[in-house]
Amino acid sequence: MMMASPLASLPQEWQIWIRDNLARSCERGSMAHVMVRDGKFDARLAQAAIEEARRTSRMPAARPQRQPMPEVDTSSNTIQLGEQAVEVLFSLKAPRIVLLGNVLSHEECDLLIRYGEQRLERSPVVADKDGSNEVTAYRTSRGAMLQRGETELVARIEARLAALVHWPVENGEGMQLLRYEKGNEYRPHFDWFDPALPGPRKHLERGGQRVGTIVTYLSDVEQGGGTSFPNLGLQVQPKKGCSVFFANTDPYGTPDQKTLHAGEPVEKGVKFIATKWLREREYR
Ligand SMILES: O=C(O)CCC(=O)C(=O)O
Repeated sequence: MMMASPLASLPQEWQIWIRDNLARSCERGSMAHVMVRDGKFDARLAQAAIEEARRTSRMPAARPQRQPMPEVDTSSNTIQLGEQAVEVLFSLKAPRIVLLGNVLSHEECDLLIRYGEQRLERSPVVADKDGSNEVTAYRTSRGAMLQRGETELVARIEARLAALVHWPVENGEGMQLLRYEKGNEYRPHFDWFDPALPGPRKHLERGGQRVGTIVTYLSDVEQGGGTSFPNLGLQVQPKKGCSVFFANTDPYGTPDQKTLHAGEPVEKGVKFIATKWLREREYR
């Protein structure tokens, strides 16, 4: 028996995918084929959901709903988190970007580097075609993926970041420790997954969209290595213990093109950062 709303029974990213493809006049049979192949949906459910989306797309669009988002309280210049007095240094409303000082102590930065440094491997990106890890010339850092809560130090930092952005620890991916040497960079990219591409779409199935990012600087860099936002003309210089937080979508869940960002080439010194990606839902 088919359920009341086949469309509503699908994960949100697939609902968006169906509506986007119908809007682009894609052929319904091919759409159902992709849903069965990539989403492992039952063929009848896929066809019914596409048909429902086609029917309802002629109705006036439902008003988009505001969604809960990670957010930093920037109403004063200090956020007290246990013993840590985090400084609010700069904030932008849209896209939401907040620069914070003293998020980690210098000792915590050094300990995290020492802990993860042995595990560094060339950093990958998500392949558009199938979602696998791919090494490319546009990301040349080396990194280590730390499991959530794998040591007391990691758990303590994760709990502090979660409190800072009012977002559950369970919604965070494990931190990535990254090391950039001279010439290493991460060219302009988005952290959100594009639901129109088969590879990134696969990653949406586990925890939903990457709604926010926290980049924490674990070292001072002598020259270069800033985090830049080319569409905003904004550049953040690495400073040990500071973090830059940014929301990757607007409050309605739409990926924000203005969040294009890059790790600029290091010119002198070594840059260490810890990147934390925040998911829409619990991430396992
Ligand atoms: O290296 C940086 O400053 C930015 C890192 C980054 O963009 C990322 O990890 O997604």
